[in-house]
Amino acid sequence: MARMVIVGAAQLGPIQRTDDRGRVVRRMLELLHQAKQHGCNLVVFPELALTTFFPRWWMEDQGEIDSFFETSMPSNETAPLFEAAKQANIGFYLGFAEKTRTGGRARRFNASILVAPDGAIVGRYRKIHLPGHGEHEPWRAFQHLEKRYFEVGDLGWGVWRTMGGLFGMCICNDRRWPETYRVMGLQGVEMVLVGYNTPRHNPPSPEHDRLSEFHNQLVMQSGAYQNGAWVVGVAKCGIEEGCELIGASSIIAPSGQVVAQALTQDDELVVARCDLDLGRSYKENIFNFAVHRQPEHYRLIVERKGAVEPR
Ligand code: ING
Repeated sequence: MARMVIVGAAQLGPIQRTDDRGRVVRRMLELLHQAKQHGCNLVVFPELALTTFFPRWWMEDQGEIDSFFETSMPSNETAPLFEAAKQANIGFYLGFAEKTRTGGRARRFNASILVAPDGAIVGRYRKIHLPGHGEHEPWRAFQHLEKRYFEVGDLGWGVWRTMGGLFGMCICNDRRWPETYRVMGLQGVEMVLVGYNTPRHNPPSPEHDRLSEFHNQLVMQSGAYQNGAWVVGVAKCGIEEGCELIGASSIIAPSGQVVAQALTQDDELVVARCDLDLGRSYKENIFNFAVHRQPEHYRLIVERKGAVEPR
């Protein structure tokens, strides 16, 4: 008996600085409506889905910076999304900038939540691989200041039992690191959800720009195949404040095959029927971790941060 999940990858086109959250939520509600029409059980929204990708700017005024963060989730602006999803019995992944207080101090994370069809928040994630830089680098056409505005996530990569399967989450740059998928793979993950905001241009290595979509697919297809899991990667894309973000939102099977992919760089729902049991033949044979892995030889992966070459 196949364990089918009908997934809607809800790609968002650009969000400009002046686009308020209400306007963005209305766009998301439209995608959710389309997902309902397609019988989706799960909708995946992008990273930082409620605002423009603000780490592209150097900001010093904390009030201005904090205007891009959510201090509660659901919030007044996002409550309609939670309500509509619950009414439609659809679960969803939402990426947002989280500002919270612990131990008497403010903490800021690039976060995502996994909401079950009944409206309960069943999973939380805070981005661990923060790309870019922490100081102002005016030589760049635009900044990528995630290391300035966010703390490294403190929740690890969890896997949660919901919607009849095992679901995990990560965010954007995480998808480029094999460790991300493997930590979830070692928890039996059957579907990895990942939102992203990926500028086409990366100032330190412009020669990579033309390979952006290739690299985007390469890492998600690898992560899927090497862990026998579905990967649903969803972009916020298009020209945001003059900066092009790539689209190519993709639904990728445990075989590594791209089952469905966005065609535009705008709001676009990409739908696929995903049989969670398709990963079984990979987990039980070629990637049977318990039979084939040799962790005693992997020590360097955990103990060493940067590469150290032999003399
Ligand atoms: N964005 C990018 C990503 O990893 C980046 C960082 C930009 C990588 C440009 C390569 C080129 O997809 C985020 N938000 O992590």
